[in-house]
Amino acid sequence: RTASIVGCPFSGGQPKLGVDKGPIHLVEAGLVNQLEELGWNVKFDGHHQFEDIKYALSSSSSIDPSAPTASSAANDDASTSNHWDPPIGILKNPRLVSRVCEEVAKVVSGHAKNGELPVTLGGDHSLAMGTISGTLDAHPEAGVIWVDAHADINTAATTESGNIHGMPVSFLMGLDGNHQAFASFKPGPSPSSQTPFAWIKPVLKPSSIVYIGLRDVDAGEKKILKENKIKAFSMHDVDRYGIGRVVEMALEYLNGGYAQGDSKPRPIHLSFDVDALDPSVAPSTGTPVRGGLTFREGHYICERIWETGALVGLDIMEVNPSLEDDVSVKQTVAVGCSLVRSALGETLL
Ligand code: DIR
Ligand code: MN
Ligand code: MN
Ligand code: MN
Repeated sequence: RTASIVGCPFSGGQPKLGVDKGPIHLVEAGLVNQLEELGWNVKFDGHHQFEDIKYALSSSSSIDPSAPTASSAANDDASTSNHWDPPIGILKNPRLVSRVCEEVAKVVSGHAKNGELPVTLGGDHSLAMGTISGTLDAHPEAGVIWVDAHADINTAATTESGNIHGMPVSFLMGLDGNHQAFASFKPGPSPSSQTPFAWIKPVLKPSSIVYIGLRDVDAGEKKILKENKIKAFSMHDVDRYGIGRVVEMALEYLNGGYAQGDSKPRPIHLSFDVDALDPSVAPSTGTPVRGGLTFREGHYICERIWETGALVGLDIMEVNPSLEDDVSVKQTVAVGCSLVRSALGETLL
């Protein structure tokens, strides 16, 4: 089989520089060779360059580039906005995040429809708006397993940070809290004046996702999870049942009521934020939270999903090689690679 590496050096969904270097480090650590050694035919034609998107947005912007903004002093600090992409409400870099994810959706969908397994390397987790839109375009019946310390389901109405990497699931579900935020947006013909995220089809049903690893969920997100009856296994559940039972319950949940006439399991997209792992396992990430998955628990999830034969899309997100010391960076990058290998069939025996 063929795996297609989709390298996404992108950090616009959160404020810390360096997460855009994650995919470069993962590939430089030898990921392509490692997958070839597992017997995969690997397609990788370089990391995606989102510069053309930035260029199209900035050069079509009707906003006066000489107008002073918070960003003019340090315009490569991801925490400050570009003059051509001012916040909408408190959402940061909305046009850029939207356009980049739109591109990623096309790439992932293209690979998937080609029968290839898209492996997307982030980059921040806002990219999952692209990867999951792409997977569901090719496999509309797919379910999502989202492994993360965070639920990433804030809406424009609930986000406290304005960082879009904390929001992708809400856009994929088309949750109400996002509609109002863009209602007053006046779309125009140019790329920079399109209503951000209007391209996203609300294809992800609340019953089509399961979370594993949650332990830092905002109050507004807890409400959203409850109201939409979304299945979530927090670290409390991992402690209670063990990772083995948690993954079985997650798979049974996604496959419950899923009947295709034959015994084929439901296709699965695995979106893995490395901050789901304990910071002692994956220290170099933007929003580490203590009390996370062990090295084995993280890998077990990947191994078990591989065993189902149902994996149709994989994301490894939020590796930030600019955070923590060299040893931590090496460790985190190595873990990112080994998670991919486990999800693509590496076994212990
Ligand atoms: C927080 C943190 N819930 C937010 N989210 C993070 O900004 O919406 N997601 N770190 O990965
Ligand atoms: Mn490509
Ligand atoms: Mn995340
Ligand atoms: Mn996270």
